[in-house]
Amino acid sequence: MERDSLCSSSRFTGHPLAAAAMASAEAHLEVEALPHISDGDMNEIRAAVEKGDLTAAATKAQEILANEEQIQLHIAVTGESGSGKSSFINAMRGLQDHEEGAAELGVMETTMECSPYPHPQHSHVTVWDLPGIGTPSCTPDTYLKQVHFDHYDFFIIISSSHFTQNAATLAKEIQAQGKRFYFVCSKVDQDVSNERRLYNEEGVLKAKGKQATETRSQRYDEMAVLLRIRQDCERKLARLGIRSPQVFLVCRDDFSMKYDGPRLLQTFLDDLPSEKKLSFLQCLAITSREVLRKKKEELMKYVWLKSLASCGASAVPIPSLSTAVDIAILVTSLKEYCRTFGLSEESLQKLAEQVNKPVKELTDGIKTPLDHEITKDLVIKLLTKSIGGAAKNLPFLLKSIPTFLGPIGSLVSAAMAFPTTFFLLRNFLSDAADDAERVLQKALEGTTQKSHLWS
Ligand SMILES: Nc1nc2c(ncn2[C@@H]2O[C@H](COP(=O)(O)OP(=O)(O)O)[C@@H](O)[C@H]2O)c(=O)[nH]1
Ligand SMILES: [Mg+2]
Repeated sequence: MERDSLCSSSRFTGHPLAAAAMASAEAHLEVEALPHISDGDMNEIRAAVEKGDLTAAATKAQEILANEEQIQLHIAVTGESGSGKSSFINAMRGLQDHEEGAAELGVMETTMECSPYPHPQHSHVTVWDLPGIGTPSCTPDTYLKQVHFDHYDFFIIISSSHFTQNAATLAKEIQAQGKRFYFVCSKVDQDVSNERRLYNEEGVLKAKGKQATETRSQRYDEMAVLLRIRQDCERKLARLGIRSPQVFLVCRDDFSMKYDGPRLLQTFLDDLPSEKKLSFLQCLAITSREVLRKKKEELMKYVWLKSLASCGASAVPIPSLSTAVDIAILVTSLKEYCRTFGLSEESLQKLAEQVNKPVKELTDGIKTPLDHEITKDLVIKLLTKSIGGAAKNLPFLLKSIPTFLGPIGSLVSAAMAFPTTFFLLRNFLSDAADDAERVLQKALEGTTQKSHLWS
């Protein structure tokens, strides 16, 4: 299709969208609101837009998005046999130990095999169950070679007895070889209940003797117990020469809500390079408003890029829009939003089972269509509905895109398509996030939550 021939701004000077686009030359966007794009790629889009070559700009946007999809994230979970590695992986993936696809527990680790657990919907994110460390035939450096050290983005070292020499030596070796590790003490529920036994029902210390009273407070205080375990472990790791050791205390059953589970998740996110944050976030189950907010924020960064990509060479004319749009890109994007926010029949069914409530109770307040309801026809309908809103809100919308895209409204072929798809994607994303929040609220009402990180 000869789309570039339509891109003459002289044919378009009187269009209200063009006028608004020009008027908002001052519009600008904070850097942190942009997705991770190299300067070279950004400059290519800028140059194409400045030349009025929308097809080239859209092709570049599609290429960037396709590259994003190729980004892989590999997380290694290691530790001694029986420390709780497989349990941790199941908890991360939101699976009960008996569920199909769950890692098997209590397995004697006799081989050096690494078992991959790709996320069912986002297969570019894989958690690896590594063989147990600490067998006499296996020193940390040979172990790391055998498990293909280079393959992983970072390591999670599980230790069930606070601190073991094997786990600590492995941590040191991983750090020496230049990768990040997180030291996770599992089964903290057992530590807490063992400690509680030292106190009577009123919470007063029963234990006698110097060893018991020196390190413990007279009144039971769970936070102090956790702090003591964490600090003790961090001190021992530091003594071994490990720089800035961070220790996380977790329990398999309350993984994403209790103890250091939420902090662990937050730390992963903070540490991941920006190009991998979205991949990781997409895989997280919505266990808190904070996770929801982060998912929305990260997806929002890509809306303008997707809108631009949908104006590409494979766009087809939409009569009600008087322009052409690549509907397939929009269908994929809306489905991605639904899946990221758990708005699919499968995810909702699973959540209902986890919290022991009828699905209908959770889905009652949902306003956006679910994953399986997103079709080409629905997208065309939504686009048609979005035209008015896009025109009315254009100055505001333009504040949410990089400044150099401002003139795009003056390209006749994109005059309606770009702002309309932008308006549609933005609104759908916001509505889906609101729906997910309502679902979360209903799921949590009146329950002690046992939900999971991995949706
Ligand atoms: N109480 C408690 N038990 C756990 C926890 N994590 C794992 N376990 C138990 O520890 C045992 C070994 O766990 P597994 O995941 O098979 O360890 P792996 O050999 O390192 O993979 C199993 O009986 C688990 O149920 C936890 O957080 N709390
Ligand atoms: Mg195991």
